[in-house]
Amino acid sequence: MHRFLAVAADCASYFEERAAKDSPAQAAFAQGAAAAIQWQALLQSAFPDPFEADALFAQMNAHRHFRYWSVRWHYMAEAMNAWREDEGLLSMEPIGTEADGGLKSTYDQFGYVVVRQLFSEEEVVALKAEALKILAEKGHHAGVFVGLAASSSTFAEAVCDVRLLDALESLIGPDIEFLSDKVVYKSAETGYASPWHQDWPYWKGAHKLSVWVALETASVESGCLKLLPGSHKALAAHDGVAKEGEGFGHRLAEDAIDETLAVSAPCEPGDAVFFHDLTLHASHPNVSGEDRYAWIITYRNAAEEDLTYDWSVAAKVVRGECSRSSSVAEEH
Ligand SMILES: O=C(O)CCC(=O)C(=O)O
Repeated sequence: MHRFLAVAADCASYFEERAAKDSPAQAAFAQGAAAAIQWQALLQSAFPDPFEADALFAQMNAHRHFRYWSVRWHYMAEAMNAWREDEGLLSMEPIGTEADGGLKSTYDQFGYVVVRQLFSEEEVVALKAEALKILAEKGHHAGVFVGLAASSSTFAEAVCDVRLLDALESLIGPDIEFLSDKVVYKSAETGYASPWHQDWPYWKGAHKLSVWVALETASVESGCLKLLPGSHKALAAHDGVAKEGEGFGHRLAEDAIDETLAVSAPCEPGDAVFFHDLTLHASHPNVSGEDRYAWIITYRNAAEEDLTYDWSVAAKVVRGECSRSSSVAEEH
């Protein structure tokens, strides 16, 4: 058995071993073990010749069918990510893509869904150029800048993009309100890793959905997102402490997450990660030496009761109507 199939076989026993233990993830591991076994069969029939793991991944990434094979890819990725850490073996495509099981069911199951190429590369080049212009005008350096749509007609239009709204409609319903957006940029000098957190503690009230759009390639090395699948079902204790000037005042304690259960979400320019405000997420540090720009847009269901927010200066209903009867001012 060549190298990669050996890895898949080990992966199956790894899952089986974990599935045998009494843990909240038991069922997931059992599913993962079944997936690993199917995966071996699939690989054997599709790639009968011996090959090296790296070559396989190149082929898989180029091949939509394998790239989006199934939602069970998710369970493979968990184990593979753990292995990659230990053995430096492989890198896996992120899971929770639209094609895994449909937009809404993937989002409901994982708390996020990755949509590939929501925006084209040309559009992303134009958006990034506009973001850079705004940042230069505002004299802003690496970090977080809130209010692109409030500062620019390009972004004000982009937050109403029909592809975004169609996806949002299937996730949160026909009445959609844009709340705010921001650019998060890490440079060669400022390559911080965002800590594990849920967004909800920052705004409370009704649940909201954010869309993380890659304005350029975001790899594990350049600081892509990490997410904890299924974490949107409950609020986590945010009892971590930020150091002076670090930001992310609401964060989990440093050892609170079992990183082997987390998933990295490398993205190409224009890919978008739609995520619930209870989905635990963080990002890798940028160690690539290149800049990493991401645009994050937050929306809510315009028909749901919610608080009002003084930071949502450019808020507007972007599809459907606002049938909210009353709003309560945000507590301070
Ligand atoms: O893009 C990143 O590094 C993560 C940003 C993030 O998690 C956030 O702004 O809530």
